[in-house]
Amino acid sequence: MEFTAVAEGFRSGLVAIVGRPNVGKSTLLNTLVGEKVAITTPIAQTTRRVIRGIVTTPSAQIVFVDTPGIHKAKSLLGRRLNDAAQAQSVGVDVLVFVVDGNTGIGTGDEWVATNVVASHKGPKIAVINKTDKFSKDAQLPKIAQVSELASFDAIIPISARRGKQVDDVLKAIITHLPEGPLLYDPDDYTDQTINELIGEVIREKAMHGMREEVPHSIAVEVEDILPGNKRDVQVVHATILVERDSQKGIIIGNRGANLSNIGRAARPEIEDILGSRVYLDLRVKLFAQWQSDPKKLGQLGL
Ligand SMILES: Nc1nc2c(ncn2[C@@H]2O[C@H](COP(=O)(O)OP(=O)(O)OP(=O)(O)O)[C@@H](O)[C@H]2O)c(=O)[nH]1
Ligand SMILES: [Mg+2]
Repeated sequence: MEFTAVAEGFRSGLVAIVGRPNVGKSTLLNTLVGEKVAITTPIAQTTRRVIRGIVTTPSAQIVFVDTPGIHKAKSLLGRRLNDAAQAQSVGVDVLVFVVDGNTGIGTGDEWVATNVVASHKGPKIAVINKTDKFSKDAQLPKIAQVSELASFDAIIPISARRGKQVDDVLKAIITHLPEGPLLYDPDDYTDQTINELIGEVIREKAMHGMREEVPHSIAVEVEDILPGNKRDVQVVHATILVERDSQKGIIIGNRGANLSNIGRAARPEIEDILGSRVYLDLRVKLFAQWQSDPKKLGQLGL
């Protein structure tokens, strides 16, 4: 791969985004990158893989590493997610710690701050997210609270969803990056494969509206993407995997209504990713107890 020469003083580096589940790490990543790199849902523990999102400006290239939310793990999958998140926060150039200003700062945030953030030697930026949900007056006490958790170089209240103050986060990061070359092609915005991106879109739609353990029991495998019979149509074969037989019916829904809703919601986004029309062949299969089976987790790349 050949990169264009960069200007003198160009900066680059790795920036991990950490925090407890559901605070808006992946939403922040998407807003920073300006593309849907990571799926987001109102359900905790949505992110399961360490995902990179790349931002290239004339003066810097920032490689963001979105991580699974760190939580009290109840399954083998949960423990692996925590391990992955913690491993990814080591050795990065800048650490971004996200808290949810709407729910407030609690023991989960304190745990991440003490055990992951405080041990990071380099620059640390705290982000208090979801400012669209609380008043400006409420910001100052929250900033004071966060400043007690670790020694941050900056504490920035933002709304990741509305894109408010997200530029300030980017600016603060760039000032703390070391000088360095391009790490990725400037046109790249993620390290995920097309199949991974499509699988995640389907998982997001399948998780939608699911309750209790069901969303966490969903995994998606994209088997293949083939040219269709008609011009400009590609056929995507994908399978939604569930942990229990009873969950198959929940995903499929009454006369297949839920499964077709999932397909209907996913298709336009898959068409965007592939840049063509798409026929989505979506199936549901039992993959018994995959969350606690090391071999099955391995097969899913988790
Ligand atoms: N109101 C509001 N909601 C937000 C904001 N940012 C994220 N959210 C919502 O918060 C929920 C969780 O967002 P995610 O980005 O999936 O959170 P996450 O930290 O990546 O969660 P995990 O992957 O589970 O660790 C979603 O419903 C988002 O739409 C924000 O700025 N304002
Ligand atoms: Mg996430």
